[in-house]
Amino acid sequence: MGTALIYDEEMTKYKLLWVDPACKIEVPERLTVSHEALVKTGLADRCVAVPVREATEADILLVHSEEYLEAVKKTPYMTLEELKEFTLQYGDVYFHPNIYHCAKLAAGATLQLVDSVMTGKVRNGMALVRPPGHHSMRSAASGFCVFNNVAIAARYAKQKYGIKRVLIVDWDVHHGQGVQYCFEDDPSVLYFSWHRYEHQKYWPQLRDSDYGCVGKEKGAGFNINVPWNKVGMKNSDYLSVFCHVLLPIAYEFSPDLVLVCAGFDSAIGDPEGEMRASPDVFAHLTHLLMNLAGGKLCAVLEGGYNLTSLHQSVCQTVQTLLGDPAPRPANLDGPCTSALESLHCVRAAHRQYWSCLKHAAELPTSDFSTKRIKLDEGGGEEEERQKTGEEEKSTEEEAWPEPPKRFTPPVSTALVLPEGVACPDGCKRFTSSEDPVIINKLREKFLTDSDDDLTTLSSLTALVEKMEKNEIGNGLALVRDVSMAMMCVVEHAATAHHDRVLIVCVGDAVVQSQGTDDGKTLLVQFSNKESEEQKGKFHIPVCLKKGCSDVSGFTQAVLGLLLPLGYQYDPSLVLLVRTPGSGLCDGAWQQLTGLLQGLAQGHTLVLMQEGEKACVGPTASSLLGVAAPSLGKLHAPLTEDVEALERLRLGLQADWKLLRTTAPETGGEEH
Ligand code: X5A
Ligand code: ZN
Repeated sequence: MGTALIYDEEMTKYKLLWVDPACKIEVPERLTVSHEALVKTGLADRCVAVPVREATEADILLVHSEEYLEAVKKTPYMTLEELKEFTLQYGDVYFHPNIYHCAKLAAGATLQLVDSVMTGKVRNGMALVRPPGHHSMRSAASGFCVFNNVAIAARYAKQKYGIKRVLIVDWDVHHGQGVQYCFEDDPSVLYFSWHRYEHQKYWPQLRDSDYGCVGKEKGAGFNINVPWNKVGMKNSDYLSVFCHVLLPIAYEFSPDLVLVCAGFDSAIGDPEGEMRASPDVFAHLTHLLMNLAGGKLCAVLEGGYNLTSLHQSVCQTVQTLLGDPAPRPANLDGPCTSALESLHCVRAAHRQYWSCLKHAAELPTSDFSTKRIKLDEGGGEEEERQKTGEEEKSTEEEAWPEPPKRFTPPVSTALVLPEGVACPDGCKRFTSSEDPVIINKLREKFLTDSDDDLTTLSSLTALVEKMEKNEIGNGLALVRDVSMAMMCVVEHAATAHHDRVLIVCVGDAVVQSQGTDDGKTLLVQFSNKESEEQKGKFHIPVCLKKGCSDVSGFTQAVLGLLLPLGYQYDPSLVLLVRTPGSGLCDGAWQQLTGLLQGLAQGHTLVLMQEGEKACVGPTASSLLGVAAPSLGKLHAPLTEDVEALERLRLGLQADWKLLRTTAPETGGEEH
């Protein structure tokens, strides 16, 4: 199951023919540079090349009016003067004699991608297209967009494949108002967009882009707007919105297909967005969406105007779609105050529609408008000074380091299994040459005489070393005693240059907690044990009423607690431990295994007790990068669980800023 790449040079064959400062950034090189980077890095070769086609009139009419289509159809025959005149009725867009042809190809390329994914020809893919689509409306071009590629694709997929729910994630820095208007009253299409807003001062300057626009009638709750009221948003801001808004809602919604309006003007260096997220954040955004809809994900290019930042971001996205481990997320220092304000407002606006937000700690919903006014008017000198500062900064070319090279380890998944247990396809059975010195050390340390135990432990230590050297991606071991194996791995990891180990325990494994507050390990343990006191910054028991058997509560804990903790901790190794009787179903376990691989460059070591043989297959498949099966629409989590999680998050927020969902009451610092 591969990754489709859809591109055709023809879409570079139109450009701005007159002077228009608003449109001069939308150049053919956006596409050539992106495609060349994919070729040069060898990524294009690893993809399945799928040809473009022209969208038919019927395809276009799924979203646009006949009058509009007829009008655009005439543009190839217009003189320069007529084109200019035609352009004037719309905002920030230009026409060219060849743009109608390209717009049909852009929409058609998107539909080819949807077909490839829906028929199972590939698992996922990306379409590199021009013109972009998300601003165009039923009867209007806008913001460089002519036909709404992704909106057409959503309607097409529903019609042709009979799917029930489509999620559209719009990570472009502009609001895709065209997509919003198209699906406003439609609960079968969930539209999420974050966008530069600056209290409605930024293009397209619509009230409709604010967090209060949640959808209409039956579609209420199915439109999610996250307005950025300041420029300079960073990786932390983006990831916290994913963890605390998009992912919980997306998992509850349970889409059959994910479409991404993949604009990269939200990355650092972009002259439009003026944000500061690094290109490798798109590896994580992509990865976090890849376990939804059984992995059926179609990314479609929208904006992106800094050619360097654009091609780097495109490569990060495609490489992640191909299944390569994501780079370690660097310096996630927590969201800024302005981002937290937005996050808070969005969660409050949506809590009545989504049970994952319903029981959240009381959110004051009364005075958002006052807040807005206060921010608009009351910033005073300080706000002014900051603004000028930002403007000065933005005229300078901001430099950023090239994303670190990502590489695929020669062995993706290694398994340490007792003799009678078969090794699943695609994995490598791992045994270490038994060094008697090491065996003796282990014998003394763990006071065991069982040869089987000692062989297993020595294999585990060798495996940990090979992961550190990037010779092996991830691994799984079936062991007699998970607690012993866990201790052995943790001790050895420290000597094998692993700086930090995230230990995730599912079930009631006996966990030794001594020496866990030096920061070298972070332990998160899910169980149904009587609520214990939190044991410090680095030992976090998560107590769920029914243990891990309630999928909704468990998912909520993973998305809203474990992921932000993991991202901020930034381990070099993830140790995932599962004990028998945890009550966790295979599907949720696979989701957990899949999601955790965004951390530690994918270096996850799974430990399971011998009796859990039946789970080896599903676990190995997740470790190999196969998307976890969809969990289906999630019901409301138990009130007790939500409250417990909320309390836990509140208690941990001071130490772990990525857990915050609301701005500090007074005097928060900005960055
Ligand atoms: C697709 C896209 C941006 C339009 C900006 C107009 N459009 N000022 O990024
Ligand atoms: Zn954009």
